[in-house]
Amino acid sequence: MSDRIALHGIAARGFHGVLAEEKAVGQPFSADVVLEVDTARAGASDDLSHTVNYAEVAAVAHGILAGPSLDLVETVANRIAEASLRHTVVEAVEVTVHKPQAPVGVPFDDVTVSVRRERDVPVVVALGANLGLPAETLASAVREVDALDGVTVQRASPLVETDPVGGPEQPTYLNAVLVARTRLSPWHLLRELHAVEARHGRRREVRWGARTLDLDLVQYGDPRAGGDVVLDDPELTLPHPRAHERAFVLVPWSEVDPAARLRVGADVADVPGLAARLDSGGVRPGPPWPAPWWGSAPAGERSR
Ligand code: PH2
Ligand code: MG
Ligand code: MG
Repeated sequence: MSDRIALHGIAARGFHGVLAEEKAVGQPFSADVVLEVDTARAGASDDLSHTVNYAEVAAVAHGILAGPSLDLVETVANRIAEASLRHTVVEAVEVTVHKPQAPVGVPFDDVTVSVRRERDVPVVVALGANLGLPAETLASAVREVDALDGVTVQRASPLVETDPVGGPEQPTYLNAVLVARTRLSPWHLLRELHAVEARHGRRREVRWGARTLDLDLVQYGDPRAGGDVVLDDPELTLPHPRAHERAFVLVPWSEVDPAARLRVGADVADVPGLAARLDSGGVRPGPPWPAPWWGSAPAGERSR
């Protein structure tokens, strides 16, 4: 269960309703908005920009209640929910719209419509390992990512064996890329990925040094559909700043999603094209995924 920020009884005179009388004269409406937000980051930093400003959400909800006439309370509730989800930290929202003086024809207290909407965003995660038993580690990492509350793995690429790029002398890597869908905010997802790394004994010591498990959030959202999140903050850069120049990411990503696109500066490039431009000499087919594998159903056939 995530943290919640709740606004109750946001009130306005509105003109929503099917009847001409309702559209002309108006009546009282109110809304309750319960936001599911991961507040850990803001709670630690005390920084408003790390959470959602509830005054902004209230103002937008008020604007919809008081704004252009809609026929249905359902539409009012849905618009408030969709607007609330535009804040990237909001993972889900429940909106209840009250219309206590609706022309119901019998004595009554209130009529409400409640809707719940969840964020549901495609994400790309790159996996790498070059210590311990890399194939087994990567296989269990895929299962653990899929098991996270709010994350569903849709497909994983084949394993590739790759020469180390950068860092000190170190063993050959196994790499792979997975595509998933998530309800989690980018920072929340990153924290969960770090927790999976930590469970596999990952220590953050040498930059670009050998590791039992590395999980990199490459892209959050999709430039093909509704857009990806672009972030440049100290904790998280999106898209991953080096993904576009790393064959060990682009080659397996192309295999798992041949139509993938990646934002590179001001452009959006196609991922197989980026891969083709690089020297892929250091990327070779890897071993098969070790059993027990997490599942082989193709994209779209697995749902949360
Ligand atoms: N990861 C690094 C540094 N270098 N080289 C390969 N081949 N594969 C990796 O996953 C990798 C790397 C830092 O994350
Ligand atoms: Mg990495
Ligand atoms: Mg990493």
